[in-house]
Amino acid sequence: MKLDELARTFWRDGFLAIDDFFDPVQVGRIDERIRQHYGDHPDFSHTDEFISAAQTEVIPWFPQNEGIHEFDALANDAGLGALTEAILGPGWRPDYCMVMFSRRGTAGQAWHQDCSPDSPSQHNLNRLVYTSDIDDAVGGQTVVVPGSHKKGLLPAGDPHGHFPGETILAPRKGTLVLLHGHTWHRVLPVRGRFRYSTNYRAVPSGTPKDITDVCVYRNMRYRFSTSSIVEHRS
Ligand SMILES: O=C(O)CCC(=O)C(=O)O
Ligand SMILES: [Fe+2]
Repeated sequence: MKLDELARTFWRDGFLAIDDFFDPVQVGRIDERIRQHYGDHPDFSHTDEFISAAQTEVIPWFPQNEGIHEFDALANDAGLGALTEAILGPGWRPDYCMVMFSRRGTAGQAWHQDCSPDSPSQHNLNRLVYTSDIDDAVGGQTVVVPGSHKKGLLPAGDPHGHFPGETILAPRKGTLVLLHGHTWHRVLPVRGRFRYSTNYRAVPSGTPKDITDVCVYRNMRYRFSTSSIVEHRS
């Protein structure tokens, strides 16, 4: 598919999943680095309050902030840059690279929007790279509601409930998923071993630096910089 067709599909659906986007050898190197970082028994870094209120069990890691350069090649991938430009337009910029790790037997991630949908033009773009297969055995599939980036605020309700039309994505090693920050999305519980994704977040021109500081869940809004619930929703 051509870049403009891919961009149109993205703007219609609020997401795009492309298998075999990245070279398996290249993502294999990142995969090893991620496993090395987390080891077998990583501890949670979020507060207990966040984990129980958000019903989201992830351990984030920002490798580039630690001066680790293995993640730079994918960040600078020409194909990824061209597709990002087709979607976000000129003047877009990379935000940060974040690995999100979930252990076996954990809840995954509850429904959320990465940022508040108050203004349709103010949002982040998740550029999710999967470095190993996510399938039925592993669990941790990513669930999206197609078109929900145009539906405004994620409705209050059951953090892990179901929405009509929800679509389950099972990305493989080398898959790229582009996901609009206003799209309603969640991650299913993790059954086998562990599950992680590497997110090279980007933003359109003119987006505030802290766009992803406050995340919208079905039961609250949460501010990461202060580790605090800023609104209870019901
Ligand atoms: O790991 C995933 O598949 C989704 C992660 C996510 O929700 C995000 O990075 O905003
Ligand atoms: Fe998200």
